[in-house]
Amino acid sequence: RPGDREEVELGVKTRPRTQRPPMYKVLLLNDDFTPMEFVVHVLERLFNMNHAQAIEIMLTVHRRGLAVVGVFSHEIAETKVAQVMELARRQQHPLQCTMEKE
Ligand code: NFA
Repeated sequence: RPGDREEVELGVKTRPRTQRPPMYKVLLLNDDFTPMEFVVHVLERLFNMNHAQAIEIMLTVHRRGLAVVGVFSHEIAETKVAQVMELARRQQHPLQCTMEKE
C-alpha cells in the first residue's frame, strides 16, 4: 500500500504505545531573598519531606540554583506549584516554583 514504508520508518501507527501518562518534575528556584527556613517549611509541608531531607534539598536549590522537589502527574504537579506560589505570595517571598515534563 502507498505510504506503508514511510509509516513504518516514522513509527506512525505501528509504534507500540504504552499506557503510562507523562510525569512532571516540580522545580524549586533559588533567589536571594526567601528565607531558608521558609523554604524548609514549604518542603516539609507540601512535599512530605522530613526536616533533614528538607534542609538538604533547600541547600541544593541555594547552591545550584534549582532542584527537582518531586515528580507527579500533570494535575498533582500543577496543584503543588500553585500551593507553593500561594504560600510564598502570602508571606511576600519571591520564591518561584515551576513544572516541566519529564
Ligand atoms: N538563597 C536564599 C537565601 O540565601 C535561600 C533559598 C533557598 C531561597 C532555596 C530559595 C530557594 N536566603
